[in-house]
Amino acid sequence: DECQSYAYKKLQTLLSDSREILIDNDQGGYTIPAKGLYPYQWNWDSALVAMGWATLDEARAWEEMTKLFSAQWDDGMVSHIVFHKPSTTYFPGPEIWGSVEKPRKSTGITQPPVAAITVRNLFEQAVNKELALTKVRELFPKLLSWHRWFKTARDPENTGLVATLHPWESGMDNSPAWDEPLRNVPVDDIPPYVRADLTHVNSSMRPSQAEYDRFLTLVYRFRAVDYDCNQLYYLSPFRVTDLCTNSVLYRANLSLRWLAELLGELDVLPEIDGWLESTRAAFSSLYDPEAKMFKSKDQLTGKLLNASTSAGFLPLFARIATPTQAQELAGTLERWLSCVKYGIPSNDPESADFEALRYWRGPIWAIVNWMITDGLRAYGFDSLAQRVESDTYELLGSGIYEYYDPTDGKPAGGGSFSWTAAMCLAWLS
Ligand code: 2M8
Repeated sequence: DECQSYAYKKLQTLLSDSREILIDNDQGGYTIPAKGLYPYQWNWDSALVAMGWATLDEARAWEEMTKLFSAQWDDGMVSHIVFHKPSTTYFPGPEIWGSVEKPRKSTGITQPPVAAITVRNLFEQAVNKELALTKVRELFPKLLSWHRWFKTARDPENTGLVATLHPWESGMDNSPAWDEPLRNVPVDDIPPYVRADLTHVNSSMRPSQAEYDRFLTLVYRFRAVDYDCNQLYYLSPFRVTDLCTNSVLYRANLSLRWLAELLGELDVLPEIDGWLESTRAAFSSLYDPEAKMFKSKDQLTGKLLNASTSAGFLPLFARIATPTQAQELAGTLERWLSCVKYGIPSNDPESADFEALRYWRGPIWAIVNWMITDGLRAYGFDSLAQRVESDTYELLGSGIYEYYDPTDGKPAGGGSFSWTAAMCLAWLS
């Protein structure tokens, strides 16, 4: 009994801490990922955070999405960051994406398109179905135009898989998967700059200077053509098939199809079905049967990228892995988990470039754990899902942080972190 009431109290504390974080990071209709470190609205953060908001305030959850899409570009793109209000604590800000004279309201690149998944999820969970239906009607055409943008701007050759043109677009900025393609990105003679991230967290936890020089080079090259989506695909010296983006987009297209049926928008079904079909046909080309793992690909060299990262498990979240692939992925995941105290590390713990604390090269991210767990359950790997869920629960118990060290569970990166709090509310409760 004492044990039970202790567990109950622990959960209540976690939930109330998580609610407080969302409320505290609320800027009026949108939520910043973390104070100081990330002071604007981030795309996939917001989509995940909305699921957390839904547990305490449905109207507020919908508002998060409305606010994100308020900055949608005419060509359909939804930016990776929206600069609603000025801030001096982040670099690069609006005056780098635009200019000092004409700062941009949002960035010229995107992020993994979680939004349609969120909109379906919010509708299904909604108590207020009337509001939910109004919101779905408002958001559906915007989602559709974003997904069409992915198809035309990022898969102009109709391969079934979309291109990612900047490591920031992948959401896993310094993933070891990008080491090879980044080596082929020259560093231009860019204006000198001062990183703001290093004033918030230790440099040993962040991407390297060499990576930042290339991140900025890409931004300046894209800016030079005013982010014209018809040119970027052809001129970017970084062009990869990212497993995270493609898995999330496939799952998001399933959600979009579901929403189209809900609204009776039957005319668009053949178009969405076409996307789903061509992606299904192409996806197995990303599977490495020897490593028993999905791999991202360098589109400019045509080579599968060697790194095994947690993104390799996301085809489970997408429901696009075949049953045999899923079985083998589960085996790979078991091997990973046997090497670390807590799962799921963002990088293969047995690989030479594994770094327990450096951002997307080793640490655990609660949002990735959620996506992979959702996939594991869909394929019937319940006990593995259970293990990841209880690991995540234990980790969050030591603080709601940006990420965690898989070797000892220590929280790291930014504190009072919104999407981690949202996962606590929407998933672990
Ligand atoms: C991280 O990325 C930003 C750039 O977008 C950064 O490091 O400055 C990534 O973890 C990304 O996935 C995330 O959306 C963002 C905010 O949490 O931070």
